[in-house]
Amino acid sequence: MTLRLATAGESHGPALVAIVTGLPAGLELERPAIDADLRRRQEGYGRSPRQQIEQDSVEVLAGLRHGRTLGTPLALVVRNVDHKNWTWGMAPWPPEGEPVGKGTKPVTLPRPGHADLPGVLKYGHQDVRNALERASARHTAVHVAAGAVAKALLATIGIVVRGATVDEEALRTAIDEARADRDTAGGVVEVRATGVPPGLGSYAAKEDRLDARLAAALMGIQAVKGVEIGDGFALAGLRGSQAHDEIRPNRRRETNRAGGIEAGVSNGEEIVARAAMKPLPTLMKPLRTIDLETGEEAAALVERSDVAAVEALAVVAEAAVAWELAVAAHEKFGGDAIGDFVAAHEAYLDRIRWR
Ligand code: EPS
Repeated sequence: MTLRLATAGESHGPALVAIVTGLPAGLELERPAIDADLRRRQEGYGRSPRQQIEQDSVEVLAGLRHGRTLGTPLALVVRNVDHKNWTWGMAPWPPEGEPVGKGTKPVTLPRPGHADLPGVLKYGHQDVRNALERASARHTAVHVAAGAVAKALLATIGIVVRGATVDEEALRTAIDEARADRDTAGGVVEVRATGVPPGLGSYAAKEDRLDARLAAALMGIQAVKGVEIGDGFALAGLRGSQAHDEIRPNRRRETNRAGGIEAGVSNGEEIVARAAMKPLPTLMKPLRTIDLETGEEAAALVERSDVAAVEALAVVAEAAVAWELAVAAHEKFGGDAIGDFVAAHEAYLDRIRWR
């Protein structure tokens, strides 16, 4: 069974939801571990006051009994505490009574760089809020919860995934400066995965390539505009004699310019992937746009937002890479019960040991 993830939820709606299918039965999950990742995602430098409102914590509605997966669909929920301020504005059914709270007036001033304009054009919305609510990076919370489940699966075969910002000090200075100018900042994060066996992914078809899958997963995160694996763009400027990782006795490599992936297949070295985040598009000194009602020039929507979410991206990117590695590992080792998955991994390591 393929490991699959589906999510739903709007930023100021009642909750975010994830359904994970295909997990082996008997996998032990720990609520504190999932909640710790949710907290890490919220703590990043430069986040909006929204993070003081939310206290993200996972609820499990199905698929788990006494801390172990049942092999049935796992349903995860992360509530939006801020929804209490939007009960009229984000009511699923036509609301009764006078408009009250937030989200009661249609948004008609699309922000350049957000989902606002392409979203209303594509779906035929009148109110930009109908596009921005789902496009919001708020829903990365439930991806982080699913990523924590993926990390638990990976841990059973010794794979550890960790994301971090690149150059933390310079990033924090850039965020402070952007905040002082009432502007926003972007940055770069790096995810490293250790313990990945050779042989995840395949060169047999482009969609099977592990690097293609990681790139899609990272590019699928809000505000990510660039991805590289290993030395990525820098490799383009090198000679072949400098760009590859020589194979030494006992399969040892002295360099890892490939970032642990050759021809779309993991090679046993550490997986290294980077993602570049653009500066966030909700600006306190707004850019020029048009009013969708009148077609006239206007200033874009100004509303509460983060100055930067790069530290949050490190956690979200970690979850995204963990999820893709879990899918690839489960594809290779299979198993309806967690013991089958672990045993298949062991048997495979035995097979390749002689080389
Ligand atoms: C976001 C805008 C802000 C962020 C939000 C993502 O939301 P709000 O307008 O409610 O302050 O805080 O991120 C989160 C709420 C979160 O938990 O990550 C956006 O437009 O993408």
